Amino acid sequence: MRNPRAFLRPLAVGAPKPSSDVPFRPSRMIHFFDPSNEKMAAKVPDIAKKVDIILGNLEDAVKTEKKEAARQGLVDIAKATEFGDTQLWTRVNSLDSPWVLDDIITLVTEIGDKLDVIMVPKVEGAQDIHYVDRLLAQLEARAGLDHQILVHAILETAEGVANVEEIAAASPRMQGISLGPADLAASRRMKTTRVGGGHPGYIVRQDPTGEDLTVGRTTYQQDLWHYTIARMVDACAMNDILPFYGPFGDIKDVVACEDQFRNAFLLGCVGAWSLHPVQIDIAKKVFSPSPEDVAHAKRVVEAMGDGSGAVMIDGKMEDDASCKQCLVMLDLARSLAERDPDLATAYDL
Ligand code: 1VU
Ligand code: MG
Repeated sequence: MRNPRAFLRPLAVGAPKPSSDVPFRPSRMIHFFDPSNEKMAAKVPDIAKKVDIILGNLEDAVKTEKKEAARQGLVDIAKATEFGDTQLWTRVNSLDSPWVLDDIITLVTEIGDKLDVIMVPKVEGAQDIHYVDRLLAQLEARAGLDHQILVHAILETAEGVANVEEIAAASPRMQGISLGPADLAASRRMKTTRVGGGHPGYIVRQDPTGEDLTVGRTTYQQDLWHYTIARMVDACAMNDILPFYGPFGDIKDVVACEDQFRNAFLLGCVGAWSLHPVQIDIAKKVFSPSPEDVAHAKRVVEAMGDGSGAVMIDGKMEDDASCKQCLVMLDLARSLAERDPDLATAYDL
């Protein structure tokens, strides 16, 4: 464990100084593409204009024989594309894989000036973040970068969940954490075969109403991910970094995707992954507060003056605590409105 005074010192001579804050940038969707897939890659310049974050994926979902092509494809796309305000991220291969060292060395050296965040899969504890932290500092120094590349961890092993608080606090380079429900389900030996979302077998059933145990008992599907998302959100919030829901694999089920994203939004996540173009607008809708909620938040904040005391609005008590929630909503709305003129009009801020 580093002493608190050393925490903000560069980990290599000549590396950029770590920042004490993660600046909040709109992050409603992390859009994944496979840089070795020519059709997808061709769409990147247009998609980059519509999304908050575009991510060149090098890990799972990229075929083994395409790993080098994906890495080089990302270098080529990043050099050729002007991303404007859109963040460019990559997901490198896992730290125990034969590709990750070349992934990190190549990407930082070739396109480090354009990369905002490196997503690290299957993070198990602070030791994984410390390894990446030092390696990035060495490479940033060698490449002469003037900004730090931040690190995002995927929470997708039982060990990672058990250590999520230390992962979130491991380095000033930590930008956020995503829930990776598919690998996590395998690691926990859950008996599911899906990529995120619910399961019809995970239910509670009403008590029996008579002798026949099979009659008149409504069942309610439960949320498999509530515990993990809530724990991840707390770990992120206590360290001022950003929590995200990860993938929703049933691309056709746009309704359940919206539900899963909204659960994550309500619990505190700032965004989710989009795996297919159809999921981009779902994330944009869900992770942008509704104009009605923003209007209500404005009314409460205005009525509360300095934020202390209690007032009645539409028959409901509002006080310091509800005012703080409204300020969270307004902060988010303002930062999204700066990026999105349609939202600026809808929010009237
Ligand atoms: O119309 P065209 O043929 O020119 O293009 C297709 C397709 O290439 C394109 N497209 C995409 N473009 C950019 N980004 C994407 N993510 C993307 N996905 C598809 O859109 C056109 C229509 O596509 P489609 O509906 O015919 O869909 P496909 O069958 O081609 O592809 C579906 C999958 C799901 C395979 C594809 O979207 C994909 O590979 N997405 C990314 C998956 C990924 O990154 N997985 C890793 C993260 S999830 C994880 O790690 C945990 C499991
Ligand atoms: Mg995974």
